[in-house]
Amino acid sequence: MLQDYLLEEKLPLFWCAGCGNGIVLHAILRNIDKRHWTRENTVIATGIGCWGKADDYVKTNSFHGTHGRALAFSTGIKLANPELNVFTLMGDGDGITIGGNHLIHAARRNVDVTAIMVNNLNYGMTGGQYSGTTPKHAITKTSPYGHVENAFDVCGVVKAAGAGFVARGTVYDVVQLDKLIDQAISHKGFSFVEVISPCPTHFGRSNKLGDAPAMMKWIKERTVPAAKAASMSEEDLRGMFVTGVLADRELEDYSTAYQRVIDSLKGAED
Ligand SMILES: Cc1ncc(C[n+]2csc(CCOP(=O)(O)OP(=O)(O)O)c2C)c(N)n1
Ligand code: SF4
Repeated sequence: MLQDYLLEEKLPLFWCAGCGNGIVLHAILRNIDKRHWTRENTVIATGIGCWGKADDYVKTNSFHGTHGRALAFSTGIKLANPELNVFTLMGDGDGITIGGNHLIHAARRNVDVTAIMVNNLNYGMTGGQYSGTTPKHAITKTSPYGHVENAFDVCGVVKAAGAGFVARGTVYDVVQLDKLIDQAISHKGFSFVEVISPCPTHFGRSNKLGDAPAMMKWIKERTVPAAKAASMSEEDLRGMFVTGVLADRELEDYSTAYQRVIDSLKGAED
C-alpha cells in the first residue's frame, strides 16, 4: 500500500497547489510499492530545492544532501551498499545547473542508481530565477526582459555522457511516467528520467501561462513523442519536449566492473 511509504504525519505537502512534484513522487512510490521494496532496502537521496523536499515525506531510508550534490551522495551510498535500491531526486537547478558536473560523471561512471530530475524550467524554491533549462526568451526573476541563453537538452547531455537508460516524461502523461520510471528502475546501471513539470507559482506566473490546469495544457501542447520527433526538423522541435525512451543500452555498470578487477587480482594472488 502507498501509505506504507508515505510519512502521513508530515502532510500536507509543503509544495504549492498545482505544483507537479506530488505527481512525480506518487509515480515513484507506486513503482516502489509494486516491487514490495521495504524502507530498509530503499534509499531516496535528494539535493536542495522544492523537489529536494521529497525525502521529507517518505518512510524509506533517505538522505537530504546539499544543493547539486545529490548524485555524489547517492552514488557513494550505492557503491558502499550495492544491495540497496537507490533513487536520486534532483531539480533542474540542482541536477544540471549547479550539479551538472556530478551528473555527467555519474552517467559516465555508470553507477547503478535511478536518477529522477523534475525539470520545472526554473529555480522554484529560491523565487523563480533562471536555471540551465530555462527556455530562451522566457521571463524569470533574473531575466525580466527575456532570457538570452540557450537551454540544455538535459537528456541529450546525459546520453552523450554515456548513460545506459535515458528518458523524458511529463506530469501530464502519468501512465507514460509510471512506465518510464519502471524501465529506469529495471535498468542495470545509471538510469535517468527527466520529468517536465509545472511551477505555476514562478515560471507560470512570470510567463503569464495561467493557472495550474492551463500550465498542464501548455506542457501537453509542447509534447512530442520520440517516434514522431524522429521525422521532424530541428526548427520544428525548438521549444518542444520530446518524450519517451531516448537511450536504452546495456553497458557494464561500475560495481560489476570493479568486482571484475577485484576478482582478477585475487586470481593473480592465488
Ligand atoms: C551551494 C548552494 N547554492 C545555492 C543555494 C540556494 N538554493 C537553494 S534551492 C535553489 C534552487 C533550487 O532549484 P531547483 O533545483 O530547480 O529545484 P526546485 O526548487 O525548482 O524544485 C538554490 C539556488 C544553496 N542552497 N546551496
Ligand atoms: S515554487 Fe514552484 S516548484 Fe516550488 S512548490 Fe511552488 S510550484 Fe512547486
